[in-house]
Amino acid sequence: MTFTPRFLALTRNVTPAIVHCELTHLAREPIDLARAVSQHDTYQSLLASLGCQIQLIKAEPDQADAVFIEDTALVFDELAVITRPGAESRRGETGPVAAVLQRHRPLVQIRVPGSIDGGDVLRAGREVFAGQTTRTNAQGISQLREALAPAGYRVTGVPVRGCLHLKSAVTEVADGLLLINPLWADRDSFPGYDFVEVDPGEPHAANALRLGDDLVHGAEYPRTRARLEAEGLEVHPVDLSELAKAEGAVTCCSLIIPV
Ligand code: CIR
Repeated sequence: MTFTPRFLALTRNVTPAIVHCELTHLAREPIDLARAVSQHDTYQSLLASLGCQIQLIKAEPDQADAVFIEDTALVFDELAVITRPGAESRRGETGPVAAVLQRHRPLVQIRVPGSIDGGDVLRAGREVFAGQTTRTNAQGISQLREALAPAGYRVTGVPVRGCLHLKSAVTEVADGLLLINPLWADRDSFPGYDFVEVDPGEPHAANALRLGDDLVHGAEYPRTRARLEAEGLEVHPVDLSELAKAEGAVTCCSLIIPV
């Protein structure tokens, strides 16, 4: 039987340097490298089982945060945007990703003084929400608006507080339905959408990776999972608890290209 993928998922390996990762909101805790690698392997296997062809782009050993590949690019049907990550230490991560993406999409590059992390960009149909954070600045958002206007996307800046990225606070779990932590982003920023709120005891649970009708979601958040399942959604839990110590979650470990 031949396997016809629904998506190409670009990933990067966990490097030993992850113990020196960027941290903004969390205190540094020891990361068990072997466990982080094994959790990342399980994540990739789950994506493969949900119809992704995995393409691993080898990271340099000294790149601490390369596994969080989502931050390096934004993939749309018509083009891909290579970001300029907000953290100086992460700027070298984009080149190898651009080299692969150029085979799939025309590329646009975010330029100095703009900065954007992919984790700040939430796409819902033709609406694109860009988090205003320490990583994504006004120049980055206006360059993104300019790049996407010809393809008919509307880009709106969204205030975010208390977390690293917009997609730490809100992700799309079905057409017109957003999973949100209302303490970190305001429902009013998303007029016309319906919402599932995270369980108040699980503030980090708003990050879900949507692959068609399937949702990949952190196994650490059973009460929020129950809320998603109550909406009739198909949730596939995966434990990324070691990468969570580096402020990573399910969306940030892949770049999804519909094929
Ligand atoms: C960073 O601070 O850049 C990394 N330690 C974590 C990045 C997580 N990325 C994401 O959620 N998109």
